[in-house]
Amino acid sequence: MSAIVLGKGDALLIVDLQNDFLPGGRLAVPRGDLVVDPINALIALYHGRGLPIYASRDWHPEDHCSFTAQGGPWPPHCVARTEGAAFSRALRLPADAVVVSKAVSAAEDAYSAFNGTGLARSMLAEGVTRLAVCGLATDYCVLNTVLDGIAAGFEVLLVAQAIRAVEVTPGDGDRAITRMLAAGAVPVRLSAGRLVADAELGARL
Ligand code: VGL
Ligand code: ZN
Repeated sequence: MSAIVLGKGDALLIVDLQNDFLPGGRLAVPRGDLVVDPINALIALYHGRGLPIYASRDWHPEDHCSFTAQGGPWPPHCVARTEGAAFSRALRLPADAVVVSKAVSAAEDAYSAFNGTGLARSMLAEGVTRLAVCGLATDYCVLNTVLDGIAAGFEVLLVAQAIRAVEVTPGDGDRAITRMLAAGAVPVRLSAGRLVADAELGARL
């Protein structure tokens, strides 16, 4: 079991931990609430070491193209400035976390936190080289964020216990994890307040 030593260049990226993706929300991810505790532990770990924390949010206009009324695949969700778009109150986001809003214009959807946000550039400016990614949903925004992060040249640690899938089709979550690992994401898990490599994750799927 090899511990990951965190230091300069590391950052935490929390994907879309918003009320609409949690139980009771407009586009609830089944058991999405189970990621909150591990994400708070990740926040404590990174914040405690003075490492930067980024939190993306889906931030749509009322007439967003991804909503069914516009012919899109999803019920209305994460409408900017509504309670559904707010981060979960249970999330202990530090005051200096960097919030990244995405898919903010009606005509464009963006599953990836890197899509149209300038996130790669601001991370590079901060000296970030390695990201730990967690949040919702495994098969959409986490998947696309991880693939884009790797394509942008970042090393990506995937915290499997801190992600959950929508699973429009059963198996989508495991298939997304398989794709992320195949692209080079490194599976890790939290153990006794540290990150350790989770080499068996790929083999379990
Ligand atoms: C997401 C569906 C629609 C996500 C965002 O955050 O994974 N999924 N919009
Ligand atoms: Zn959305």
